[in-house]
Amino acid sequence: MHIEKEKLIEMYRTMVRIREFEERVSKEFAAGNIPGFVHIYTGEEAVATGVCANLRKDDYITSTHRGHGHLIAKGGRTDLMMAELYGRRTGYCRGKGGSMHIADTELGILGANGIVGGGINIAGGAALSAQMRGTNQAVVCFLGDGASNRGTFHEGVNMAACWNLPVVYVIENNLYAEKTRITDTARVTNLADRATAYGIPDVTVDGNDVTAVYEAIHEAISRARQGKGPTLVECKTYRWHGHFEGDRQTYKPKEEAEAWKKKDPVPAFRKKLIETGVFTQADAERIHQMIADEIENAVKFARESPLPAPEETLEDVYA
Ligand SMILES: Cc1ncc(C[n+]2csc(CCOP(=O)(O)OP(=O)(O)O)c2C)c(N)n1
Ligand SMILES: [Mg+2]
Repeated sequence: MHIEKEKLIEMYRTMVRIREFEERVSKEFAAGNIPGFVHIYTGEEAVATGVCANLRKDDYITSTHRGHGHLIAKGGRTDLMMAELYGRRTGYCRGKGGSMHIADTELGILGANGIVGGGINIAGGAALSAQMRGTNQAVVCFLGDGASNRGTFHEGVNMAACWNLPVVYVIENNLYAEKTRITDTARVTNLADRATAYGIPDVTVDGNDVTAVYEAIHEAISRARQGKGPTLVECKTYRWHGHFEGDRQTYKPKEEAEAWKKKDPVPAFRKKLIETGVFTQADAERIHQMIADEIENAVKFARESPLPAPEETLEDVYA
């Protein structure tokens, strides 16, 4: 499949933006600057990027507790995200939501979600609304391997299949749900095989290969827009950090983590773009510098922003 040069470069920029944002959040969290909980997406950048590069601004996504990559890939602003993580009034939720509640309805981001599998039926609802309004919008529902074991998955995917809803389910199979390996909680090798039970197509793809993800989703999104119903896509990838920051990861075999680090999606894509003449090493370095500056400014913006005032506590709590 041919992908325009500009699109490829935009995808690279997005992957670098996610990586830099996440590694900086990890550092800021370790330094005690970020309250609450954060779940880092490093290692999985090719999934969010390859998926969202297919979406229009008015398409919807539902995200997870590990949502920063999805939000950035759908166009979320890193300064507003960083301010939210810092608990500042200038953040996406005016500093009262934190990592797991960031949303931007203008960009079709229907929210990160602290409930595992919580996005599945929100995605179905958004897809039903798009279908009833005849807008040709598509919905992507990101979920983890662990979430695919929840009852909401069965109910939500089955209903979307029966109603031909324009939704694409993207399982990010990073091998673990907290500290539990997926092989201990599922007997199928490919989680996407579960699609058979709902009578919808399935695709299993290398989640560290951004163009492979892009192509798989391209097909699934066009099916959704044509009224042909949902697709279940499984992206096989790996979570580099702990489940949450501070998790010592004693349950992961060292060789496993090392093998996956060799499959780092960011340098692999850079190498491919240089070898195929899409950009040069110098272009790649310029992108890294631009993103490094952006993230530095995001941290500065967050630090210089005020905390919400106590009297704002009950504002925006109910819609
Ligand atoms: C309904 C529900 N059950 C349990 C939890 C606790 N919990 C938070 S994340 C998580 C694991 C999720 O694993 P997975 O879906 O594979 O996503 P990943 O963290 O690997 O991205 C669990 C069990 C929760 N937040 N919500
Ligand atoms: Mg997982």
